[in-house]
Amino acid sequence: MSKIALITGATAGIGEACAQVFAREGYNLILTGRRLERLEKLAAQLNEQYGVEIAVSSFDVRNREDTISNLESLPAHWKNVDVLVNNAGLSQGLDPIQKGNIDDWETMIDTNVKGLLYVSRVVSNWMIENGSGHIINLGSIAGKEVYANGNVYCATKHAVDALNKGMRIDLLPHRIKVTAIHPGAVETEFSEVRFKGDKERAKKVYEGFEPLRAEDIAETIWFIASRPKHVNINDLLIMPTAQANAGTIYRG
Ligand code: NDP
Ligand code: 8X3
Repeated sequence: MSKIALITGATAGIGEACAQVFAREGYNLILTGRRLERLEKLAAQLNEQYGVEIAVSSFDVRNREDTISNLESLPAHWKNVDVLVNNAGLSQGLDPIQKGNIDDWETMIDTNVKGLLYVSRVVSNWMIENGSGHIINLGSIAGKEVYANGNVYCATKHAVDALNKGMRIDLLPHRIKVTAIHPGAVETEFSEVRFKGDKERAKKVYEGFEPLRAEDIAETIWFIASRPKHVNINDLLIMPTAQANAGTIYRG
């Protein structure tokens, strides 16, 4: 029987690339995100190209009731989830704390921390019932270090780092693997979202060096997910070769 991966935030960037890689490897997929049209288009392409089954479920992870009810209303056979990629997330703004937009703060905390928790609460129980599973959390270099004006985004990713460690302890008796992957700069829609559609400003983030691509992260997540049963990668930090740490990128 084919394995199942549930990927949140599959409408773009790293989540979409994960969908491509897991479909290539024969997984049936549950794909989530707010933009239903994108999910449906991706599902049709993956089904045609790889012959895998895809369920799409469109909801905003900030909405607790919608998140839980959309997941719980999936047909029973879709609840045999082998891999959960907790990927949905975003940054909004890049301002010093005293000038931060409070709505942006709420959006980041509600999405990156609370949304990830709502999904994990539901899916970890399915995994417990199934007696196995693997939760892969998208952290960030911003969850290991703090950079200028990154304040609240960095705090949410530090929270993911802590939750990743906590989940691993709690789920250990149930034989559920828990991993965090922490990328440096990956060129996706991330900066466009952070700068609220300002494409020029977003492009500048990746100028003068070769950033990671979404596919680099997806292939690494596949490596993590495909280790033997007795091996778990707890934590993985992955950077563009031109990036030493959160604040140091060599643009030459
Ligand atoms: P993208 O903006 O390209 O993709 C983000 C995905 O998250 C989209 O599919 C989006 O779907 C989904 N998403 C955002 N908000 C919500 C929401 N409220 N409800 C449901 N889904 C949501 O960014 P990336 O692919 O780069 O980001 C993916 C993850 O990787 C994030 O957690 C990010 O923090 C992390 N990361 C990114 C790095 C980078 O440099 N790009 C580096 C380190 C970590 P939709 O809008 O359709 O809802
Ligand atoms: C995204 C990468 O460096 O902008 O998490 O925080 S960074």
